Amino acid sequence: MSTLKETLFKKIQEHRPRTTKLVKECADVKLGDVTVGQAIGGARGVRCLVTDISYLDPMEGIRFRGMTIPETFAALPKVPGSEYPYVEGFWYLLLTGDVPTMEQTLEVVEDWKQRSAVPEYVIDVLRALPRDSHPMAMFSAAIVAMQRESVFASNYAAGKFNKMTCWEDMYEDANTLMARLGPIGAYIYRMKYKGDTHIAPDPELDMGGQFAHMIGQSDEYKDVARMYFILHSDHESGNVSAHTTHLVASALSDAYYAYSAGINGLAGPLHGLANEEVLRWTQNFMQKLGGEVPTEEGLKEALWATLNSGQVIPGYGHAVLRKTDPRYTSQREFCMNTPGLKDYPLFQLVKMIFEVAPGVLTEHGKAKNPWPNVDAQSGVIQWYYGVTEYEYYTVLFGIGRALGCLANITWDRALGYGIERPKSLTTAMLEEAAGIA
Ligand code: FCX
Repeated sequence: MSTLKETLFKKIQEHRPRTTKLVKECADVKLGDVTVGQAIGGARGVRCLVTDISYLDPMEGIRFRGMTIPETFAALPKVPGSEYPYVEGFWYLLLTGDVPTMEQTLEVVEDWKQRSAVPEYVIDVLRALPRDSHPMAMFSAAIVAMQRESVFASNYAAGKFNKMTCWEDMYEDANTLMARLGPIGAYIYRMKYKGDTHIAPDPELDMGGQFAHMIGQSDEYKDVARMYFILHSDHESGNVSAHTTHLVASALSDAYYAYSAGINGLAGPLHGLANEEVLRWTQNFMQKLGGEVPTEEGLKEALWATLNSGQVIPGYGHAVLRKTDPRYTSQREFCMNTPGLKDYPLFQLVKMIFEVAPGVLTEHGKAKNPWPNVDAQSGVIQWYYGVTEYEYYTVLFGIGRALGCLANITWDRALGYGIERPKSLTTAMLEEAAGIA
C-alpha cells in the first residue's frame, strides 16, 4: 500500500466515529432555516453540505485543509528549481490533511506517471468529435469515455460492493483520472490549436511540468501550470462543479461519470467559463480602442454598457465571497513579480478594471459582492505566455478543479454519505407558507 493510501486509511478510520456519532446522536440538531428566497434563489447560503477538505470564509476566502493560499504554497515540497510546489503533494494534502514530505510527494509523482498513459480509444473519441466542438465538451466526453475502466463500477457490477472498503475503488479511479487529465487536456489543445501535432511526455517531469511540456510551453510556464492547478482546485462543496460531482457520485455513480458531469457544470459562463468571458470582454474592449490605452472614463462607459445590455461583468461577484478573492490576489502577485508581465498592457488593463469595476458595480447596486473573483485575473497570465485560445481556459480550470472534486468524492464514499435528494415544493405551497395564497 502506498504511503498516501495508508495515511488516508488511518485518517478515515479516525474520522468515521465522528460522523457516526453525529448521525446517531445529533441528527435533529438544527443548522438553520430555509427561506422562500433560498428555495427559489439557488439554495444560496443553505447549510446542508459537509466537507473537511476546504472551507470558504466570505471575508477571508479559501483555506485548504485549514491553510490559506500563501501558507499552502509555503508548506508543500517544491519542485527542484521551482518556486511552486508539486501538484501531487497538494493532492496528498487535500486527501489526508497532512503536509507530505518530499519522499511521500515523490511516491505520488511516480504513481501518477504509471497511470498517465491516455488510452488510444480516448484519442479516437476526441478525434471523432467535430473539431470545432468546445474544448470543454471534448474534455467531458474524454472523461466519460474512460468510465469502462472504473474499478468502482466493475467491482459493484461483480457484487463486491462493501460500504467500508468501497472508498478504495474510488481512490483508484480518482488517481487514474488525476494522472490522465493533464495529458488529455494537452492532447485537446494540440489537436485543436497547434496543427494536430503532439508532444510525447517527458518521463522526468511532475504533473504540472508535464502539462506545460505537452502543450509545447516554455520552462517558465511550468510554474504557471502548478500554480493554476492548485489555485483552482477546491472552493468547498457548494459551487456548481463540486456540487454536481458530489451529487452524481451520491447515486454511487463512479468518478468518471461524476467528474464528467462536474466538468459540464464548470463550462457554464456564470461559473468556470467566466475566465473565457473575461478575456473575450477585455480583448473586444481593447480592439474597440484600436490599441490606445483606455482612460478611466472610457472603461467606466464600457462597464456600464455591459451592465445596461443586461450582461454581467465577468470575473466580478461571488455567491459566497464578500471581498477580493485571494485566488485573484495570488495571481495578481504572480503578475507583479514576473518581469515582463508587470508592465504587460493587458495586465495594466486588468489592474485598471480592478480599480474601476467595484465602484461601478456598487453604484449599479445589484451584485452583493463587487470585488473580483479568480476568473478576473487568470486569463491574462495565459495570454502573456502565448496561450491565447481563450475558449480553452476553462479546461485548465477543469484539470485543477478535479483535485478538489475527486478528493471530496473519495471521502464521500469513506464516510458513506447518502444519496442526495432534497425536497421540492410547489409554487402554491410557497404562497401558502408565505400567507399570500
Ligand atoms: N455583473 C453584473 N451583475 C452582477 C454581477 C456581475 N459581475 N454579479 C452579480 N450580479 C447581479 C446578479 O446577476 C443578480 O442580479 P438579478 O437580481 O437581476 O438576478 C444580483 O447581482 C445579485 O446577485 P448576487 O447575489 O450578488 O450573486 P449570485 O450569488 O446570484 O451570483 C455569480 C454569483 C458569481 C454567478 C455572479 O456574481 C456573476 O454572475 N458574476 C459574473 C460571472 C463570474 O465571474 N462567474 C465566476 C464566479 C466564480 F469565481 C467561479 O465559479 O468561477
